[in-house]
Amino acid sequence: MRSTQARHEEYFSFLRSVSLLKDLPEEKLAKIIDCLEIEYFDKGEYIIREGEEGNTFFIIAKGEVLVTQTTEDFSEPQEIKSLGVGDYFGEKALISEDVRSANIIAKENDTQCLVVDRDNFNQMVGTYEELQAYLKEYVEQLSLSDERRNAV
Ligand code: WNU
Repeated sequence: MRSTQARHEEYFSFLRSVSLLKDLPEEKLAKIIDCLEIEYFDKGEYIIREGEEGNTFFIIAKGEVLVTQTTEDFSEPQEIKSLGVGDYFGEKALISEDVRSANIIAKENDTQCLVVDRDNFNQMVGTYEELQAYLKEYVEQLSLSDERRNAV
């Protein structure tokens, strides 16, 4: 079995490669690693459903996901974008204190996500003003895109 140490180092270098987290101090990253869960999804599985309550933030460690959203103009949810390894999602419900605003669907079998709960997300983001400001700005941009596509 792989040692805890090896696991720690593997996650550490991975999280360093995630743009959002690259400037976090070492002890902060170590703390995140200690409280990470890893979740596995098969192709077509919903990781997030729009309208549901959400208390978690996700970082893609393996595979790809599709973002879709229901709009007024179409009967089927519209494909918005794909995200891959090192990308993250689920920050909007946490930051806006709202329900999930889009669907996230696994595009491949054995898609793996690192999952951070609300408390740890707040600890990760809350203490870093730059990170907080960056995400707030991003979330506002998402709301504008939602309006433009007449998301319901
Ligand atoms: C979009 N509109 C909405 C994406 C991921 C991270 C960042 C964009 Cl910083 P949630 C559903 C999640 C949502 C976002 C993600 O879907 N999302 C979008 C859009 O155009 N959500 N409303 N594009 S990918 C993405 C920026 O993470 O968070 O908790 O759940 O509402």
